[in-house]
Amino acid sequence: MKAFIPAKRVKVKNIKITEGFWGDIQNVIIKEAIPYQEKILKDEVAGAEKSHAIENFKIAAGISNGEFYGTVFQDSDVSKWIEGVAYSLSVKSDPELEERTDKIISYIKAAQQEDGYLNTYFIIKEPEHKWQNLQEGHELYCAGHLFEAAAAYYEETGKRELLDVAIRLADHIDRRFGDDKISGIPGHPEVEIGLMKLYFITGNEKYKKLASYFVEQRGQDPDFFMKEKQNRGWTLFHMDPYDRENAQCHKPVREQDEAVGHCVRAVYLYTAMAGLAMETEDVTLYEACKKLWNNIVRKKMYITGGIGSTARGEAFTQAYDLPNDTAYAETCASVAMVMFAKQMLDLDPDASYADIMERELYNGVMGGMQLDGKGFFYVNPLETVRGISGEHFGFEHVLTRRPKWYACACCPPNLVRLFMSVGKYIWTEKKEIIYSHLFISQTAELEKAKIQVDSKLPWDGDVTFKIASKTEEKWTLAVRIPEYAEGFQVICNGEEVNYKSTISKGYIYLERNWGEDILEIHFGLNIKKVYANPQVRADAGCVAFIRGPIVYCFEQADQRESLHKYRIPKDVQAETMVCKEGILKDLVLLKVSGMCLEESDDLYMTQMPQASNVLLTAIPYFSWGNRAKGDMRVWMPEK
Ligand code: FUB
Ligand code: ZN
Repeated sequence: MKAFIPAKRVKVKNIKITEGFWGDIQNVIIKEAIPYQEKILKDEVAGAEKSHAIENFKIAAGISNGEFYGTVFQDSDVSKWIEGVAYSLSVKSDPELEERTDKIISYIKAAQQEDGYLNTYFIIKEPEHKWQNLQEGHELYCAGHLFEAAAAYYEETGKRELLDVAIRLADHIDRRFGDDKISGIPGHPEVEIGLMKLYFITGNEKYKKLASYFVEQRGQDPDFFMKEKQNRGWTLFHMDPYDRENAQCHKPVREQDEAVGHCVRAVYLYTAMAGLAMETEDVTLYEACKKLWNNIVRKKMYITGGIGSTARGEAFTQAYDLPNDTAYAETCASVAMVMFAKQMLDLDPDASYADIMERELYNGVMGGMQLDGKGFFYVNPLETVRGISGEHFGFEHVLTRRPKWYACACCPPNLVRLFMSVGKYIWTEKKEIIYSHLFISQTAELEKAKIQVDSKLPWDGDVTFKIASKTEEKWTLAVRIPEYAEGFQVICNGEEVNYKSTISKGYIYLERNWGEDILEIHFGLNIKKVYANPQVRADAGCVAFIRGPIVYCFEQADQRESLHKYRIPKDVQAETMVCKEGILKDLVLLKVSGMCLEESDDLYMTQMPQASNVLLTAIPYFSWGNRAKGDMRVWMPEK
């Protein structure tokens, strides 16, 4: 018997999202973010941080003259953008965009060296240093993103030029690294995820084997990066090779049970581990993933899904250390959590993974993009303070406006590729069961059925599934009951279904001879107060508000006084209000009863300041930072 029932791979092109909340998001990305990022990558946006990423490929190919510019992983920005384009083309055909992308791919191909090597930094700047600095060099990281882009571009457009580049590069890496070859692990995991995608597309087992090698090798020699540094005697940006935890190489991966170090590196690694656990039916690898997942979501994750409590090393810190105003919560780390959650769901359909996946999508990741698609946060704080955030020592990383671009621009194209492929995260299809994880309006061509979903999420809990079965056999539709749902009601072809006895791990299991059927789901989305575990000192005495998957925050633009002067009464009254105008139009806001503490001339007093009643407005966290500058807070002191 198999340890895990295999999940069928969901192709983005088989899930058509054209309307509803996510249709609107994808429209913004297709119409604004993708063309905008293309201009950025071509250095055509005035006043934005220079990218030069496409020019680097042209220089490496000998098509242009000039110097390399950017981070050592500048190439990965282009790959992530191409991956986003690939998915966008399957949503909306755009021959001109496709032609321009093909042109960019031709530069990438031209930059590839005879032996398959491809990395513009080392080709242009330090050819004598190839493969000598795996800790900092990001050659494997860039390769991983190229593999992901190539797999997506091939799958969505049928074109294999980039795939052939990827295969040559993967073969080059495979000739070099592995058991009985040169030992090595990437400083930044990612190649493992990319190799698995190449494996799925080509069916070539050697890519899976190589992915497995990189995962298993990590931590076998905790001093690997230290020895590597001693051997080469030069550095790119002074990473500490003694900080084994930052690179998750302190122990073999199966022995790791606490999420440590650089968050994006960590969660890319865990995603690869979970993917391999499924493919190789490796229960111990899965058990390690489960421990790491639980450690993150129970001890190290912000309410928004953000992870990373310190800018130093862009890393996790200790359990319950979740400062709001110096949070790191990198957008890429939330992207990684979505990927990790889906791998865990495929292994073990448990709604608690989907709850977090959804929370990340609507909050941790979505907050990373300006509503117009032309500005991006790297760091996603839960509190900003006028005059301090982005300015004072220790707060420099906490920006209050989304910049046009970054010198280190990993997040913006990562968000784009994730949101354009969100269809992949909605379903898991296993043997005779179709799992519905996310309620997103779309039409899905799955193996057993075509299912059209109309959903009012995230604002209302009304979802309709129009099912057209492709088989006469019985199969099961397993629908997630979200953790926040109030009064979950299921109606099939007009008749209420008593599903109670079918619930398992947060899913209702509806087994029948599906034909042409209509299934309606209704649930309430109440406004909920949330309190943090008392160990979280940053949230002591505070309350936050959620409604459905949306985390709310308070922003200066709606309030007269600095936000830290407000208190939320214990018997708070809160109601919803649809925003009628301005940039937040159509979003569901909250009107919340509050109190404002009165000013005093004294610095300290022996009596509590007087308080007057006020009506506060809370907005979806993802929409903060789109209006006038000022304070922002997710957690408010309760009185
Ligand atoms: O190192 C590549 C990317 O840049 C990481 O994932 C981000 O955290 C940033 O450091
Ligand atoms: Zn990033």
